[in-house]
Amino acid sequence: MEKLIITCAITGAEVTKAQNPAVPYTVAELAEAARGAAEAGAAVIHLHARKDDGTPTQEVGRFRDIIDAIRAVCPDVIIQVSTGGAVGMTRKERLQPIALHPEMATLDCGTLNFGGDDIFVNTENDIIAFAKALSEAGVAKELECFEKGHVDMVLRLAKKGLIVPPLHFSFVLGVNGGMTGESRDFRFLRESIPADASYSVAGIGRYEFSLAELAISDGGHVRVGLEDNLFIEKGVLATSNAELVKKAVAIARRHGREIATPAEARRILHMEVRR
Ligand code: KMH
Ligand code: ZN
Repeated sequence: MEKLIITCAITGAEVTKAQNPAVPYTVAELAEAARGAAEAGAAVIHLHARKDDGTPTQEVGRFRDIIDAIRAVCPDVIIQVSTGGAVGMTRKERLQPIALHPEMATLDCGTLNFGGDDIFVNTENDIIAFAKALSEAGVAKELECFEKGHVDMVLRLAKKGLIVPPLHFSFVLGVNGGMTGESRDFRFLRESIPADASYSVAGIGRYEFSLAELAISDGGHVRVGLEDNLFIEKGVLATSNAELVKKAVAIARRHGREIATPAEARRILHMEVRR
């Protein structure tokens, strides 16, 4: 099996310090979270930006400051910028950080309910526009799929030449509005992607480590982090992103999977041809 690529989603747009004081907001906190996660074994940092008060922002200057601060403490790590941002942001707003030509970014592949009255909107035209913008900026894509219809959308757009292989999927499972993270759901998605595609799994909340274990034993890759899950075990808050990464590393060791460095992750993901 390939070495395991661990992505750490260090802050997201929804979780707050009120829920877990370890959620990073400031530039310094985000850089320290990335450093700790990378040192623990994360090859990729999935990055959202926050203002100092925690408000999510896609503002380019804020992303620049955060990326510079991360680069200063972990120059090698792959930075994967979110183009999902937060629910309610416009297409233009969400795409702002692409102006910085990050190495990698998310491409959200469908609309879904996001709890309560929230809808995370990604129309077919949005997906096509984002795919084009990322390709033109030379940014590698991680194809975020929250349910099976999103995978099917990717495959249709790939057939039309609007998303170009090799495809790297991220199955984000357990969102209130998307597919759950039960093993049957994971297997359904995993069996739905082409044989030459790669994938990572992000389990939300209680699914984080059960799905990590399934992906690790299957040869897939994993995402952990406070964006997805605030707890190191049932009822016990995680003290840092690094702690969540260490737990994923321990599962990998039990399964005999070695951990990929950022350089190895670039090779495994064929980053040079994805851009
Ligand atoms: N915050 C969610 C609405 C992504 O990063 O691309 C969207 C999200 C997906 O987190
Ligand atoms: Zn995200």
